[in-house]
Amino acid sequence: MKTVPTADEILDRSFRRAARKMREKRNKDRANEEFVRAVSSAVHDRLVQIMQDIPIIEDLSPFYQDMVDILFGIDRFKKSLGAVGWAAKQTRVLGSRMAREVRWSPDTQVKRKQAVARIASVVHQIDEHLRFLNDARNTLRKLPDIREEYTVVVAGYPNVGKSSFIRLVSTAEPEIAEYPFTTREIILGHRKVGRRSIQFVDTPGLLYRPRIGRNAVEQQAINALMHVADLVLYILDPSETCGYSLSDQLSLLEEMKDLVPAPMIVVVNKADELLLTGYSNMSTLTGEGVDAVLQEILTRAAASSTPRPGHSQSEIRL
Ligand SMILES: Nc1nc2c(ncn2[C@@H]2O[C@H](COP(=O)(O)OP(=O)(O)OP(=O)(O)O)[C@@H](O)[C@H]2O)c(=O)[nH]1
Ligand SMILES: [Mg+2]
Repeated sequence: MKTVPTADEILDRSFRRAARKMREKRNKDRANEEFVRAVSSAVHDRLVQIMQDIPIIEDLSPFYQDMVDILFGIDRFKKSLGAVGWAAKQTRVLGSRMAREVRWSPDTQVKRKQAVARIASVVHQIDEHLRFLNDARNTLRKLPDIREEYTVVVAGYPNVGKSSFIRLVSTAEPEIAEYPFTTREIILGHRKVGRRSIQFVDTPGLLYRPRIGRNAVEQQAINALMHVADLVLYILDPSETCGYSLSDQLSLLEEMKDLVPAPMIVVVNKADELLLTGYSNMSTLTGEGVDAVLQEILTRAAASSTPRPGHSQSEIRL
């Protein structure tokens, strides 16, 4: 997806193109009419090109479709695309009608100026949409590039040690801090296992609350859980030093078990503070127990060989 120009950038470029075309023409009799045609076709072609450069949302993988929806709203995105389409059509229709008017006008110079102003006004009307699409483009190209590898999504309440775990076992270097909601977006890490690579996804912390109440940060975690996980590692902090009760963490766990299609491993972190029987216990602070959890993940990964198709970001030509 290429940079989306502003209205003024489109107009400047189209005027320059039209002017260049005029200079090449020997016959100046119909210069004003030709200029209007040239401007309108340059604007039209540029707008069509913008539409063609923008990925078709339905062609994206579910993860990226949801990402567009979470970050901008699919309706908003489509509305702006629709506006560009409208302007392209308007410019062509107006252009040919006004070019004819210029031809038959007693004062072709004045008529030409009016025609160009009309075209400029159409393009200016969609300036806000062009700017929105460019912002969206800039955000989309920064999204993590989910690879077609066995993918482990690490989830749980805020502040339980998800990022600490990801840092220990993968190439990712997410920020770790003693306050909740440190991680605010999806972060990817990888780990070489023989000739294979396993993908680890760090997610923002989730709270147990109705789905519609979840903000864009939490929705990104849900999106990763729903669409890219081959395995979910759900981390509990029974020490409650994270600031949330174990019972709330367990309620969220039950909700995620119902919601998420991928299999799940539940582990306890901060074992240096408190152990919980019936679970694998680890401490991402001391490193104790971390290797056993990693081995469990690697065993699961080894048992599954088929990569999920269609997650590569290359397909959206960003
Ligand atoms: N005592 C103890 N503290 C830990 C352990 N693991 C992480 N912490 C601390 O817990 C806090 C949160 O760790 P993070 O790794 O940032 O937790 P997170 O789950 O990624 O947090 P969010 O991104 O905010 O959801 C930090 O202050 C860590 O130092 C552990 O095993 N024991
Ligand atoms: Mg984190």
